[in-house]
Amino acid sequence: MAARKSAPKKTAKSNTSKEELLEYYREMLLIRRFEEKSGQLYGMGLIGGFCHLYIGQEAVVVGLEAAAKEGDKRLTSYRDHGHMLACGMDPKGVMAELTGREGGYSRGKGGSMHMFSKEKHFYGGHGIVGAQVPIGTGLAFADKYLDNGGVTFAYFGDGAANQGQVYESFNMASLWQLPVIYVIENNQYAMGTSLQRASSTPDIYTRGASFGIPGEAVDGMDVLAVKEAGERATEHCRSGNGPYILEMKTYRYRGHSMSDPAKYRTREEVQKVREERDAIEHVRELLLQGKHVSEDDLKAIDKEIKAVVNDAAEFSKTSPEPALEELWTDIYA
Ligand SMILES: Cc1ncc(C[n+]2csc(CCOP(=O)(O)OP(=O)(O)O)c2C)c(N)n1
Ligand SMILES: [Mg+2]
Repeated sequence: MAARKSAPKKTAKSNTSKEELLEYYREMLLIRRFEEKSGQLYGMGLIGGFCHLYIGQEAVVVGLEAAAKEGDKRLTSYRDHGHMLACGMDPKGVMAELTGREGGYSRGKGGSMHMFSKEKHFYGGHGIVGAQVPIGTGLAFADKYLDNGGVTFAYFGDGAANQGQVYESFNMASLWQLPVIYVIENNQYAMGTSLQRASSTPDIYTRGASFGIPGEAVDGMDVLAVKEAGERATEHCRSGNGPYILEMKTYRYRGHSMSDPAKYRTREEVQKVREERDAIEHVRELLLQGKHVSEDDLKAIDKEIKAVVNDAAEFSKTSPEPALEELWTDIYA
């Protein structure tokens, strides 16, 4: 099967209900406010180590979670807070992990890049570029073996897409027809290196063609387009047709991590995307244009989300640091 040739799609919005739009609005806003708060806590010295924010890319996880079913699995790179929130993990537990506290998902011993939730089928948080791709392929192998109808969403970046282990995974997934969706979050940069400078082919969605894996490019700033593409992909996987590739055309507004001099792109470039393509602004406009809500309704939602994030921040400051004995637990030897 050849890769499907397609330009990013814009969706027909008329059939989307008010409830659905509001749900996406809330979820994307939660991620954005959570990440802004994380940036603040980092600046205050309350979060140490590495911290990679997801601001700008919110529509990708929110749209795909809308296409997922209970029991589906997901895993991603170090840019992982948005994925955790979108699959329903508790903002308090995520933020307390960022600050290294006992109330965190890894009891304060993992930090930003190392959190998991068996309950929500979230398998990390991976700091090694591309490492999650074979692991996700293995999760899909388990689903196929158990014949449980589950699908795995394996997220990775445009930079990771040039890694060897990605193609070993593609080969096995296609050979064994594994139910895995490879979600390439193409935010156009790998640290300070643009896709244009690092990639022999800009259309990453075609990368599965030689393995017989279909792929499509999606406007990753349009949550409705993402959800529709996610439905095509999950349908493909659940029908026993093997893997699928979704290249999400997206953009990160912040630096690669909290320590990024940002010399590789102009402020104007970032500003232009914010003004013309912002995913949250897009849904906000749909809600207002459709007269589903008033400005005041949206303000009330903003307030509600802010309160959730402030509670999480408060918890992440007041939860105690892990006890000394914890040094000797969870050790693999
Ligand atoms: C194997 C490996 N090589 C290099 C690094 C350093 N590194 C961390 S993130 C990154 C860029 C990855 O970019 P991309 O896959 O586009 O993801 P994004 O950060 O844009 O989400 C690099 C080179 C690493 N963590 N692991
Ligand atoms: Mg990238």
